[in-house]
Amino acid sequence: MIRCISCGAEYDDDEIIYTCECGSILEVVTEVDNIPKETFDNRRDNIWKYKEFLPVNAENRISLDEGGTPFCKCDKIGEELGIELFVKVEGSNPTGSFKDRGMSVGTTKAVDLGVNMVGCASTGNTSASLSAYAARAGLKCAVLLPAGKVALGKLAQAMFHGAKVFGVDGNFDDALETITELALNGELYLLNSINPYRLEGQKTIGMEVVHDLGWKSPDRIVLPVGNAGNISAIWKGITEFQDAGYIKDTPMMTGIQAVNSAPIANAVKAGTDEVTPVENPETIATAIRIGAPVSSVKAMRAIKESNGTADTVTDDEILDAQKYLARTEGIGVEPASAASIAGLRKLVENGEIDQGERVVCIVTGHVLKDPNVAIEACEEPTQVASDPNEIRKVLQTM
Ligand code: AN7
Repeated sequence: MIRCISCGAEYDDDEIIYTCECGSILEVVTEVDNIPKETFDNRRDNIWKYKEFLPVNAENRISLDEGGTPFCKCDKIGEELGIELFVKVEGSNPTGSFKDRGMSVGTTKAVDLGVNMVGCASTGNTSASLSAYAARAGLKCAVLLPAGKVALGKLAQAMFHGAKVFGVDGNFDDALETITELALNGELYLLNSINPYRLEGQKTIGMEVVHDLGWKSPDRIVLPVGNAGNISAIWKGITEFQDAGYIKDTPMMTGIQAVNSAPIANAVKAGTDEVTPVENPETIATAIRIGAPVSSVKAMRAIKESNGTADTVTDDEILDAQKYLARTEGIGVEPASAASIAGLRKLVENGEIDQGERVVCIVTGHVLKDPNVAIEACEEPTQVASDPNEIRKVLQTM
C-alpha cells in the first residue's frame, strides 16, 4: 500500500501514481511480520538481505548486487576532530553511487507493473544508474539532463548503457518538471525519487549502518542533500528497524547543502518548516545543484523527528574536504559527497557536534564520476625521460 504523508490517503500497490490528490507526496507502507534480526546475518550482503522490508517480490528482482557497501572507520580524521568517525562508501555500488539501491527496487517495480519505458530527470547519477538497470530489465529508457551541467563520468554511463539522453535547456528542476509531465500523461514510468519505490531501496543505507554497528544507532548520520530523497529514505529505514525492535535509539539526521543550493538548510536555519525554493541553484557539486527538492517535506520531518540539523558549505570547503578525505583516508568521492565531510568539519568547529560523538558520514558517489574536478584539483604529472636518475632527483625532494 502507498500512503500520502500529509493527508493519509491510501492507494493500491498497482496504481501508477506519484503524488497524492491533495498535492503532497507519497510513501510506501511497509508491512513486516515479526522477524528476528538474526535472520539477516547470514545472507549475501546486498540490499536484498532485507527483502522482507522491500515492497516488491525479491524473486523477480532486477539486481546488480547493489548495497553492502564498505563501512570504513576513519581514525585519522576522527582523532583530528575529536569524534568517532565511520564513512559509508556508496561509490562502491555497481554504477558508483547510492542510486543503485533505489533503481534496483524501482526497476523491479516497473517490470512488475508491466511498463515498457522508464525515465528520469537527473543531475547525473540517477541517469547513470537508471540507464544500467533499465538495460538489465530490458526496458526502454529516457533521461533528461541539464545541458552542460552533468559531470563527465555520469554522462558517459547514461549514454553507454543505452538510454536516450536529452540535454535540456534549463536546470534540474526544469528537467524534472518536464519529465513529470510525460509521466503523468502515461508516456513513461518516472523513476525520480518522487517515486516512493526508489526510496524503499535507499532506506537500506540506514539499515546497513545500524546492522554494521552491531544493531546500534550512531549518534549522528551526516549526508549531502539535493532533492532530499536520500535523507528521507535513510530515516525511514532507521525508524522501521526501531519499530521492529532491532535498535533502541536513532541518529540525528544531519543534511549538508551547497551554500547557493540550500533551500532546506536555509529553512532549518530560519527555524521554519516552509522550504522556499532557490531560483538559480549553483555549485561545483553539480549532483546537488537543485533548488526545489521534491522530498523537502519528508526531509524536514526526518530532521525534526531525529533532533537533527542542516547546514551549508561553500564550494571551496567542498573541494578541500574532497582532497582531505582522499589523501588522509584513501577514500575518493565526488564533490557532492565531500559536502558531508565539509559539513562535519564545520559542525565540529562551531560546536554543533559534540566531542566524542559517533558519527557516520554517507559519501554518496565515486571520485571518478567527476574526473574534471579531480584533475583540476591536482598538479599535472611531472614529465620526465624514462630514466631512474631523473626520477630519483624528484623523489629526493618529497
Ligand atoms: C553523489 O542524480 O539528484 O538528496 O539526479 O548524485 O537524495 O537528491 C543526485 C543526487 C547526493 C543528493 N550525492 O541526494 C540525480 C540526483 C550524490 C548525488 C545527492 C545526489 P538526494
